[in-house]
Amino acid sequence: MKKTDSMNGGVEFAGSTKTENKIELAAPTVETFVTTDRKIIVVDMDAYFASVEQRDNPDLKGKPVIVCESLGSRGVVSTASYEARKFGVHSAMPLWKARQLCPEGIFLEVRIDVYKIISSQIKNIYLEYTDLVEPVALDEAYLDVTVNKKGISSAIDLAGEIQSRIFFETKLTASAGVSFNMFLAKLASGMHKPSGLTEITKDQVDSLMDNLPIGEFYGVGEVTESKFRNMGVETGADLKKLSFDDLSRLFGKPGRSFYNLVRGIDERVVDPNKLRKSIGKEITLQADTENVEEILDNLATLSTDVEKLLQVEGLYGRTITLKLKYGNFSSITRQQALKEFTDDAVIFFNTAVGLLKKTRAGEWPVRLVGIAVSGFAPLPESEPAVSESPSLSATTNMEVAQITA
Ligand code: DCP
Ligand code: MG
Repeated sequence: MKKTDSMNGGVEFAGSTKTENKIELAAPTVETFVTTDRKIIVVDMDAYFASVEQRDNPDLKGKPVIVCESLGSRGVVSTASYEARKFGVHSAMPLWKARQLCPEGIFLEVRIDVYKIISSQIKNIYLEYTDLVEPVALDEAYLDVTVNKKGISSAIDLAGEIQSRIFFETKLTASAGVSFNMFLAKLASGMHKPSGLTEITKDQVDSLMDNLPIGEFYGVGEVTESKFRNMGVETGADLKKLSFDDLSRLFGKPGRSFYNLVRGIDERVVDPNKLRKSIGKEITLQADTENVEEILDNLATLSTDVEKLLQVEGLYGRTITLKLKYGNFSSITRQQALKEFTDDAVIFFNTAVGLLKKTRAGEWPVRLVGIAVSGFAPLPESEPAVSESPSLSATTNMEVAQITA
């Protein structure tokens, strides 16, 4: 999952000097009894897209495979095999840079349809153990196995069994994290990649939290991280020194969550019906510009990128939001609801162009542009991934982001 800030309401865009994806989730709707004795598992596939490519072409095994959204001059790395990561290649890196770092890399284009089919295969494995499955990406899901269909009492055993089942059925490896809440299970899942199986127990929480870099806490994105760092808060130990009231005053609701997280408390529940709220992408320009052509150029790229992100998630949206940040750092958003649900880049682009006319672009220097799509509908019945995905078969989320001027 991508790192996101939870500081602002409505449609959010990640702030970055590079482009960054932003996926926001709607508030939980499931009421579940939260106890400190829950058994939560996070399963996260290893180098997912690249591993699928290596599986389907054995010549690629052990080689630096780099999977990209497109192989064009403005392509971006989706993921890199562990062999390619040794060269410093990682997700969201521009393709030209990946080629520079890893000239002998094998560059391939994404095959989303294949990854989607495997994801639903994997999800069916989870569902044999519990119905409380919350997918958060094509390759990652939370499972609440406190009560499970197989009556397995050890969550570690259960997670290990799931890893074996995934490997048996897909020939792909997954890492798993086990703990008593979602934040800690997620943290555990990343500790021993690839093929890791890690548990965080209650007695490990204090020292783990004390040493955790502030940017690793759930809900701390780039903006919050730099705010914390400016205050001299670098780790969980520093965070612990701040009172509930201080954190609440400084960060609002997320501040109260930070207070709890650093004490090993996370009351979020695994929600199979959680809906995506918005998906967007933004880019900070090389230099502030008053040139509308340059902005349009970027909007075209962003439209295509957002189309791909929606396709990865299998979503169609009908509310388009354009975001601009001017040279003086003030941000505005302009929004339009369409008649039809769509994942079409051309429609996103044309709508954004219309919205751009309601801004000061061309008059004032612009430093950042972004497009987000919200108001999602489920995919048509014919799509296999949908009927198997509770997150998409639930009612349409018509939540509309606030327009700020
Ligand atoms: N992905 C993408 N663009 C990104 C990040 C990820 O298209 N900026 C895609 C490609 C990944 C998949 O999502 O294979 C899963 O993302 P992860 O963050 O889980 O990364 P990987 O599974 O590739 O590697 P890891 O072993 O670190 O989980
Ligand atoms: Mg992964």
